[in-house]
Parts: sequence; C-alpha cells; structure tokens
Amino acid sequence: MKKVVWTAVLAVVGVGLTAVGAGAQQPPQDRQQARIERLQARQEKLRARIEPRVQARIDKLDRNHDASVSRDEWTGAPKRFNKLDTNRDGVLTKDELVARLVDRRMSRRLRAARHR
Ligand SMILES: [Ca+2]
Ligand SMILES: [Ca+2]
Repeated sequence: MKKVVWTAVLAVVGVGLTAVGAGAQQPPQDRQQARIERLQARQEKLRARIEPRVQARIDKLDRNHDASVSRDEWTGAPKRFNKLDTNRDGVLTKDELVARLVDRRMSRRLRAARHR
C-alpha cells in the first residue's frame, strides 16, 4: 500500500517538474525573437514620442515651409547639420531626424539583444 502511494506521489511530482521544465525551456531563438520584438515595440513608442518634438523644431526653423530644414535655415552649428543630414542631400527632413534620434537611442539595446 505504502509503495503504491509513493509511486503515485513521485509520478505526480515528476509530471509537475516536466511541465515546469517545458515552460522554462523555450528554444533560445524564440527567446531572442521575443526580446527583439519587445525592443521593436519600444522603438515604435519612442518614435511616437520623438516625432512631435522633431516636427515642432522643423516648423520653427523651416522658413520657406517646404517641410524640411535647409542649410541656410539651420541655426545650429554647421558640424551638427552635417551629422544630422545622414543622406547628405543638404536638407534635414522629419523622417531623417526621427530615424537618427530613435536609432541612436535604440541601436545599442538592439545590438546587445541580437548578440545575446
Ligand atoms: Ca525649408
Ligand atoms: Ca538629408
């Protein structure tokens, strides 16, 4: 009788441990994918937060109202303009500025997650 009870207990514990183990044993690539997706969601949130601020700054500087900031409209340091003008076309657009700002904040986190 006692032996039967112990066998039942061990079986239940065994099943329990297997279930716990299966939960924790998500394949590494799935965990990595989930982490990257979380970071991408955060990136989207960051973009949504940054965009209005960039737009406000462009509106302030954009004297000819062509939705971009040319070199002669720029009031900051020329060196800074060059850094921000990532496609080197001589104007700063909202997309360009937002992409750069988001990228600068996120790229380190994303890179770290990909190489984990
Ligand atoms: Ca302009
Ligand atoms: Ca540009």
